[in-house]
Amino acid sequence: MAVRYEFIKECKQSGARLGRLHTPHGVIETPIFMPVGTQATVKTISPEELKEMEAQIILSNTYHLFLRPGHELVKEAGGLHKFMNWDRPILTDSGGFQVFSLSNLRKITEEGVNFRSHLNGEKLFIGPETAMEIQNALGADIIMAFDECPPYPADKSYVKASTDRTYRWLKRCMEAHTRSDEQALFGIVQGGMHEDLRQEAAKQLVDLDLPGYAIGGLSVGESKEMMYEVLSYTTPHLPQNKARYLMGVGSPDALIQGAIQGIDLFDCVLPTRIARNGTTMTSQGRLVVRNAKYARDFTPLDPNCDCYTCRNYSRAYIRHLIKADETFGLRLTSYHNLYFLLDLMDKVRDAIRNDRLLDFRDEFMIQYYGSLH
Ligand code: PRF
Ligand code: ZN
Repeated sequence: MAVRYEFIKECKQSGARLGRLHTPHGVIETPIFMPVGTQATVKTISPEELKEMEAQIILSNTYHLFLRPGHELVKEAGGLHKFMNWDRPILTDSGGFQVFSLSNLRKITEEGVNFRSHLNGEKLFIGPETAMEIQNALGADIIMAFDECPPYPADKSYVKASTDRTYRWLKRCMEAHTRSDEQALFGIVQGGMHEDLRQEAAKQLVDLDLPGYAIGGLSVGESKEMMYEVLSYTTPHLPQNKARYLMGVGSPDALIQGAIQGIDLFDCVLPTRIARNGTTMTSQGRLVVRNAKYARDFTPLDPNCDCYTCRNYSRAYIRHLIKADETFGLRLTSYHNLYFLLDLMDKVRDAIRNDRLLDFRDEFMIQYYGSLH
């Protein structure tokens, strides 16, 4: 198998897992946050900078790279790692989620999804076999099954039909996958907010003995409490010796709570997206550096942060750059936000090592949100 999860220890206080994920491009310490590089780049940040902030793995997207520049071109370049000059692990999402959130006029059938490109309206199709062909050409260490993330809310009958179809699609993905020695195919547990559907989906996937399991269909508009409840009845059905990935979740409280509930991998556009509109995450909570009150504030974004941005630049300077539409401002806030989440996960791993992740969560919540929630 291309990827192997090594369990190191469980936090005695919280039950969170500390582990290592061995991949063809190196070892990842888990739990970990994966910066998102949708178009074969983490917006505004170079691979060298990602390494400097100790990013261990990044995520990229099948849907976007299929539309532009095309997977054949990336393959011709020698694969995604070579194309973008990133030699550490990469995970690609399958396109199942992005085709629903971004494309126009999509129509889902048993075969797959017909849609129109959000770039030029071109008629296109992605199904399980296409998703595998594209991901095999891109060459990421971890590739995802082609799934449907049902909308929320949705009728239970729809969610059931969708989850069953996602399972049939997974089996077609396994058939079509041609590079299992180099690329690990993760299955995705769907099932909406329904305990019986989640449980059935998890059991079906585990029977297929895949190299890892993702939990999809969360952070789609439901409350945080509901998301944690779904996790509480889903993760117990997943095996101890395989990695677990919670898709599209990356707010600081959800990263900590997800780790407590046994999750190893997370990704989210949140840090880079909010950075580009001038919002930053600091040890004292969110700071909107665009605000007028920072015009003459010559202190760093976060006095407790030792990232490149905070070591060298002030709130006043960053605010000026963003107000003046200077792209360097977006680079500085993006760098800091990514560093903040990578550093948070470093602290989470440390707290697991010391059997104190619940204490760490409470301390963090008070500092960041001002309450335990
Ligand atoms: N499926 C896939 N990618 C995803 C999701 C999903 O359900 C989510 C849900 N939050 C984010 N990204 N394939
Ligand atoms: Zn910083």
